[in-house]
Amino acid sequence: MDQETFQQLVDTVERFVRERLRPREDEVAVNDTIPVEIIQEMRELGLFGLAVPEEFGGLGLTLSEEIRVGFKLGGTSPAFRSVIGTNNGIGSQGIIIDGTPEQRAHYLPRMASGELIGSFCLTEPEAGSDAGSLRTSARRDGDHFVLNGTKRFITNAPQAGMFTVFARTDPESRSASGVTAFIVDAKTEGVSLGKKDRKMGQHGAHTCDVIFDAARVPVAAIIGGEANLGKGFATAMKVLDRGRLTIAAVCVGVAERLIADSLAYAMERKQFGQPIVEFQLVQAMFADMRAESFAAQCMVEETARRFDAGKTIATEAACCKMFASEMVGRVADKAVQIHGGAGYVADAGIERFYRDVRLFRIYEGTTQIQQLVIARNMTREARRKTGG
Ligand code: COS
Repeated sequence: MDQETFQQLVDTVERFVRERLRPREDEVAVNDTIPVEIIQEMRELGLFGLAVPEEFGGLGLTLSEEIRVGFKLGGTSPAFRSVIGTNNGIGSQGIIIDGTPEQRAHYLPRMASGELIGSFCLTEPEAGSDAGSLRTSARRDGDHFVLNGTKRFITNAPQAGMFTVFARTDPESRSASGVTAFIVDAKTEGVSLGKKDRKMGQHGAHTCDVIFDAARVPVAAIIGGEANLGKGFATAMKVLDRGRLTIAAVCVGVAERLIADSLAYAMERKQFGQPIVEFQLVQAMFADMRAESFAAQCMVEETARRFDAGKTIATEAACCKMFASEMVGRVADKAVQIHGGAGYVADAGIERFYRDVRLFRIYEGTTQIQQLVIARNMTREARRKTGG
């Protein structure tokens, strides 16, 4: 996409967020539903296919471009971004990265248009951070596999038309090896949904259990075909590397929104005869917020640049996810503090963001998992260099 067209897209998204999404934040949180006309407008803007290659009907953005859109989408309730989040990220990337040409041609155009919602089924009741210990089984039966197991906290599952499901095809293995990624149509017999989870925040974005009870899928449903039997865990990790960066971008966007709202409030709100922004203790909070958000933005931009240059970003994406999600938590906390009582009651929406951003430190890998990934990769790199 040429720079002028891309800038138009960024401006359009910024305007859409300001004029269409922000006015409806409270309504979405109260009703726990994104209005259908908003979803339709997202379709028309091409937002479901930001990361889908152009040949399959998407906008084909580079990661550097996609994160810039993510900064803008972070300017409103994260629930809005969640609607398009899985189709651009964990719901489609398995197919984009490792799918066969037939799988790409079959699924991606409908995902790019928003007609088909994709969802990512990795987490289970007993397997969260230790994703490699998952128990959902896929037993071979002729030219089919039979899936049994339960997946938990699956984002967009209530709306999904297809699932990327990680299941154990090697019953002897207990770890990441022997896990295979399947594409499973939501209408497959034996696939059912649990009731919607009641969550702390991000109302309007939905998660639930997905249950597989002798669900039969053809061998052709393995992502990447039979050659990828037992290689699904690596697909999950590649998808998550990218996903973690896009979440970090949204964290920056939300932080910027909270900084702007807090600044506007602090310039208006008078105490001791002057706007509270004139007080140095309040200024210190603003300086910390600005510096931290700026640092996260720079990290995200640099990591996206490295990805677009063909480099692996597992360590950097984990650094970005860890820093940006923790950063926006601190920013949200300061935003409540600056707003005082107005930050604690629901009217200003600040307490809603405070609850919404809590999820960023948990999903697509907790902060502790990011730390583990970073430290592990550092150790491996050092061993590789020293031959140890
Ligand atoms: N890119 C490509 N391949 C990767 C990879 C990456 N970033 N990270 C790991 N792999 C591959 C490894 O190379 C290894 O393959 P081989 O056995 O062929 O060498 C395989 O995946 C297993 O890797 P590893 O041994 O590191 O797996 P572990 O079971 O020790 O788990 C962690 C690694 C903890 C990092 C992983 O389980 C994880 O990310 N957990 C969090 C899961 C998560 O984010 N859940 C959120 C739910 S999704 S919303």
